[in-house]
Amino acid sequence: MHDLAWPFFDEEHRAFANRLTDWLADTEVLDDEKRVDASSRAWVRALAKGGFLRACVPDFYGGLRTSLDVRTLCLARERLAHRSAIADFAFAMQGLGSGAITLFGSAELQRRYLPNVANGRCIPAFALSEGEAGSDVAALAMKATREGDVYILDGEKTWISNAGIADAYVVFARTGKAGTKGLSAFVVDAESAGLKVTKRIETISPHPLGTLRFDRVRVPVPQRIGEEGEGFKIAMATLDIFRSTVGAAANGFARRALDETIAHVKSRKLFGAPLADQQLTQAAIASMATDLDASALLVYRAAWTKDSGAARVTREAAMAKWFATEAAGRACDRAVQLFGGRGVSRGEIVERLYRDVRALRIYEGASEIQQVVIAKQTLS
Ligand code: COS
Repeated sequence: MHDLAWPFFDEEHRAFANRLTDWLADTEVLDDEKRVDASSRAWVRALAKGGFLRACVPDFYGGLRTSLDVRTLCLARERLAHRSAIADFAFAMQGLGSGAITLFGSAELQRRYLPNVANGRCIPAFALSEGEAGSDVAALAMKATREGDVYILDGEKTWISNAGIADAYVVFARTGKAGTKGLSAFVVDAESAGLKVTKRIETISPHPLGTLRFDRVRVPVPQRIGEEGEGFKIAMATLDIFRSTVGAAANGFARRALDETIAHVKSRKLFGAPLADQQLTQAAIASMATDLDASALLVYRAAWTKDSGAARVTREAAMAKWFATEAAGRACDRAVQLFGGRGVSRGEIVERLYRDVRALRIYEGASEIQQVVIAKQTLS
């Protein structure tokens, strides 16, 4: 893992990271790719019991620090991803799913949801993407029409992590005109009449994922997050925080790939010597190690900048996510290559890592979107 002596961290970060590392060493891996719902729930319960979900909410609601601390979220994801993709996802979704409530919700919404996010009783989800609008958020079509003291939500959301196991969905819908200014955000309880999970989606690295259908779902006005028309800003500000944490998860997978590869190349003999003695192996190891350090520096730069009070870290977070997820893809690919036939065999850790890391270049803004964001900020 990355050096906790780096100046990005304080004593609380170091204590949290060491406690999580020790806890993981003593915790059985709860993953079963065929039973992802049960595995995710089990990780939420275990992480809550260990007190680690407290990193996902502010201290006033049972959390660890006064506000969402991006470095703590990153330290957690890095360590969890090193061990298990499902653990990382379960943790990340507690934060991403409730992030908009933490950042923009009324005190009433915060009181209602955040303590239960921290103690694991509420599993939240972030419902932004639609079939025709994932990267282009301004094109969202789902409608929320105000009728007296409720909004009526109609439409479909897809690629929603935790669909089917969530207790509450943060949903982005159109309350006004076309474009970025016509969107609003709502917290919708999973039990609401008219809300159904219509499809489960299976991916190469399984986790709970699916499509939601909203048929005249009635959502009371106080369940709106922020003001009408603030939905785009709320989504983007939430993603500003969580994109750095995706980079941190990528670093956790890459670090595991490097650890596994080092052990393998030192023990595997080829042409009468350890594989590690071959210069092409050394070139691969050098690339993996340098990519990993560069990724960590970008991730913790973005996290530290946000924690230091910057209103926006759009550019820093986009750089961190783009670079770290692409680098982790290269690292897992190199690991598979150095493992040879074993690398593509089911049941091998590097085969799993190769699958686990792929979606990170797509979700929460694909690499292409991050490049657009960086270019826009750089050219402005
Ligand atoms: N925080 C606060 N406000 C923000 C913001 C942020 N991070 N990002 C943008 N805004 C505000 C801007 O300030 C602007 O407000 P004004 O019009 O008042 O100036 C408004 O939102 C529109 O911003 P911008 O013009 O930059 O938006 P674009 O339409 O250019 O954004 C991209 C386009 C592609 C960057 C955006 O749609 C995006 O990030 N898409 C990817 C979304 C995603 O991650 N999808 C995956 C689903 S989640 S798994």
